[in-house]
Amino acid sequence: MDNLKKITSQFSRLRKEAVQILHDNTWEGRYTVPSSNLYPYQWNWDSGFVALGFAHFDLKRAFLEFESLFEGQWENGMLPHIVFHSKKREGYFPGPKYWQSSTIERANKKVETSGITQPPVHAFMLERIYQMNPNNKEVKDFIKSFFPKLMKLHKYYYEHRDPENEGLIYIYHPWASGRDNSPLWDDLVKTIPITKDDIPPYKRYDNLKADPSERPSDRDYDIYVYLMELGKKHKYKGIEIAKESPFVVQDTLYNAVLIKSNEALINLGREFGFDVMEIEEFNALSKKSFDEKLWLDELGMYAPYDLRNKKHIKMKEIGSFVSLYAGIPNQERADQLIDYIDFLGEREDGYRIMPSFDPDHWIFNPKKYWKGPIWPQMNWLLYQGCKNYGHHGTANILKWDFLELVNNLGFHEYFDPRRAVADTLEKGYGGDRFSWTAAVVLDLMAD
Ligand code: 2M8
Repeated sequence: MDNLKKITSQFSRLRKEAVQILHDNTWEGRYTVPSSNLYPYQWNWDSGFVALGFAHFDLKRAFLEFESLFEGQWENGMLPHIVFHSKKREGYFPGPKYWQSSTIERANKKVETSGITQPPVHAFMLERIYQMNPNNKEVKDFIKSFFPKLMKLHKYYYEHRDPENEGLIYIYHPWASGRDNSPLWDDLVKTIPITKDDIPPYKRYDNLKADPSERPSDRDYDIYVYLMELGKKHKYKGIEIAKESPFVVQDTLYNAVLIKSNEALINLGREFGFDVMEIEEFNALSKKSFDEKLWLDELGMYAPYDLRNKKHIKMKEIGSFVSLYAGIPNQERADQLIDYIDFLGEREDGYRIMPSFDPDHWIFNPKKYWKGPIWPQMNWLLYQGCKNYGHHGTANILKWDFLELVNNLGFHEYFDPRRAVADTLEKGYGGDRFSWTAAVVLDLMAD
């Protein structure tokens, strides 16, 4: 009984704090920044999670989050990874002055944006909000009005990012993957031969706002800038960039998210009377190619494909597991993937599931950004995936361990996956009072 009381009071404290964070990170009453100190604009996939978080207590704000984000959508459907609504933080790098979207003809003219995109989580978030409110007229009306924007985004991928018509879209910047300095990109990044003359002078902003030991290296940043320069040179035209860029990758997480969102679009479209034939065709091809091309028996999981060097990036990394949420693997492959998650959680050296990168690899770093820590939104995606294949035990560990981390260490951007170490820490890593951490807490607690 005492335990129950304790949990109930912790839950209500967490819920209150999560709601407060989403409120505080809402700027100009319309959009949410990931973390007011570190990321002072609206970010693409963060806002998808944020909308879900808001849907638990304020549907209107949830819709506004989608709408404000899509204010940045380009004429060709591309949804930029940052929408620069606010002029508040001029010091941010790379800010609107750097990207210069206003010089691009097909870019959005109302608001400045970046020139790359991020994993399209929005359609499946909207479907989830509908599932939470199946009889709500406001939700239904919103879906009807918003559907065409989502469709335009999905068509953009197949028209501009899939030159071989394989159904697997490519990215040309590590930032687009959402997993900026993942070890997946290290080899590619290492071999890009740049000198200081190839990039303009710039000043990092992130390192002033968060502990540099938890952030990407300077060399990583130079490459990010170099690849942005390439984007600018080609006016952010995917096909042109792909011809020249050393970084052209068919990513696991990205394509799995796209497939899951395609499915959500198909379901919503059928229900609300939209034509979904084309997206059904795209999606069937994507699912098949993902399962055939990206699966590697030797890894026992999926791996991204480097189109420039025509080879897989053979590493055990968290993006592979998003395939579970997208329903891509058959039961046998899914069981194999989930066995690996269980294996990490049951080891003697005590990892919480799930580190973002293989703890047995020499590059693994439990403190450094995408090189090992646990990420809130990833745990949410994995939790859904495990449930999808009937692995409720693993799903519950993902959920409860994560809630415990936030309860003990605060609403941070990422967390140390080593149990023994996390137990001695007072806080998580990276930014604090983080929006998608709050959103994921709200959704997991409600489930
Ligand atoms: C991180 O990425 C930004 C660049 O987009 C950065 O490092 O400055 C990533 O974790 C990304 O997935 C996330 O959307 C963004 C904002 O939370 O931060």
